[in-house]
Amino acid sequence: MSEKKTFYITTPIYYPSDNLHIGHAYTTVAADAMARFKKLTGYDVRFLTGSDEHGQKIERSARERGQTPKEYVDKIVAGFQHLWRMLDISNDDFIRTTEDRHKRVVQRIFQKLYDQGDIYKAGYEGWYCTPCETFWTEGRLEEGNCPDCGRPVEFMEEESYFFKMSKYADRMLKHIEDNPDFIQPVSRRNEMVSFIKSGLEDLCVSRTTFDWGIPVPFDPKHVIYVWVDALTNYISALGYGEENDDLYQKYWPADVHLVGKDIVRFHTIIWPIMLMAAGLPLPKQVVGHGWLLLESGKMSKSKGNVVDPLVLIDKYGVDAIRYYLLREMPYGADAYYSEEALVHRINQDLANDFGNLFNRTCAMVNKYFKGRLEAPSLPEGPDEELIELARSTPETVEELMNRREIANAVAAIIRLAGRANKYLEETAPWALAKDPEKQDRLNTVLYNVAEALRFATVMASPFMPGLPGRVWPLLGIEDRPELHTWESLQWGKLPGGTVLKRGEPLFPRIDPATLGEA
Ligand code: ME8
Repeated sequence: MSEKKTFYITTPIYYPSDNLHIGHAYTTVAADAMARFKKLTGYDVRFLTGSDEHGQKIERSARERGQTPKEYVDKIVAGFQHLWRMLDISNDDFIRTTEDRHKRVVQRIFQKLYDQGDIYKAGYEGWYCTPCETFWTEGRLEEGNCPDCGRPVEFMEEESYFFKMSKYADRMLKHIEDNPDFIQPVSRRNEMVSFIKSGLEDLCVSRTTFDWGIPVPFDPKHVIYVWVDALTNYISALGYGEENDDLYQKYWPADVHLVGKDIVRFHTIIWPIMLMAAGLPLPKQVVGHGWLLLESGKMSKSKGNVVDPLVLIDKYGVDAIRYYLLREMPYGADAYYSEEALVHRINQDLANDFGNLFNRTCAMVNKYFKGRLEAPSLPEGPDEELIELARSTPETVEELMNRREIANAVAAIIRLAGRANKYLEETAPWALAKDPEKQDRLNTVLYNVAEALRFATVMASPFMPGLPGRVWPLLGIEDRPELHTWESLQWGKLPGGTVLKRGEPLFPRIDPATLGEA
């Protein structure tokens, strides 16, 4: 018996310095859609998310609120986990960097790199951006500020351990050039290639001026640099180096690290060089997606323009929010969030194209045939075009998903619903209904639309996981799991004799006038 192919996908582990906003939700929903899609198409999937709990930023946030770092992060991390449940996130594990299982692996790797001479002690004199937890040399600053976030940096002078990144720069560059899929999209790859070519310095990997971190095993007055700590989560969660390392053996290397473009550098330079030095396989791919922006700029607490995903879920439903996020973020570019755009998307794609088609079809089958659909007769007229599109869409969607073009994959599914709407206009079942000679044709037309809807629902399930549970009972196939699978997407599987039910609108239209009413 052949084993299923594995697929390991991760999100960044977010900082519990504050509650998460819709930008973080995008990354996790996108990773969830990819994980669910791979599962649907037959892979043995592992999906990891978690929280990055150490470092100076967290320590300061806790102190400002008069709490210990642990008290502080425990509360916020519980909020992360609640949010992921509300967003129907199907993660298999949630790693916290304060867990012992994580600390052990970080210390083990640090020790190994030290023992083999890749970590050495020296004095550090340079700049540090605390919000980004990043060291910068004078030359990389932009007008004296952090080149990533533009905020002021702090001067640091302390005894530190350094990791010999420079030693691996050529090998890293070669790996990126030899593996065109390693960094996606291409624009991100080009940025990283020029970053390495401009010279990689050794990386400062320990701090002594605060202690909220994992101690350096052989010199515990130092704590390990938070990024070295955090990046290791991708293998600590698999039990790397532990007595039972089955998960590591099975799932590493990761297929996809999905991250925002702000942290591509950490994932495509520091992390792979750590792995290279430790003699471990590199992740197969790092995908750096764009920003979800607001008209008023980037979301930030200080600007008071943070969009809370929980409020939106409550107002519009989780499937609609997931759909909007996934449909709106173009591959490799940024997207603007607005509630108007969200309502427009829900109304246009979900209420009109999908929901209305679905509800109309169920209503007509009930009106004309008491709900019962028979097997179709031979195709005629516009049938072929609809059937052809339904037949080819699964392959299109799979190709787009393999290229990580989620928004395009989602659009391809809605295109099928749109085509089915047009087909209804072309075939005009309400006119056929008036002609007793045309009852067979009427049945065939409605069957074709119902079958196209079954296709669309199966394909949409990774993106809107709540959808099948609402569609299958109305299509009368909730007890037929074999018709819910990817393999079942062969035209004509919907059996004759299926009984459709009328139901509440799948996606009620939202009156744009209600916008802003929380
Ligand atoms: O960087 N649009 O955590 P973080 C899209 N702990 N994505 C956004 C976004 C926006 N406006 N804002 C945030 C860290 N993100 C580290 C990660 S991983 C080993 C350690 C998403 O809480 C995006 O994925 O600052 C970005 O990379 C991530 O949140 C940063 O989360």
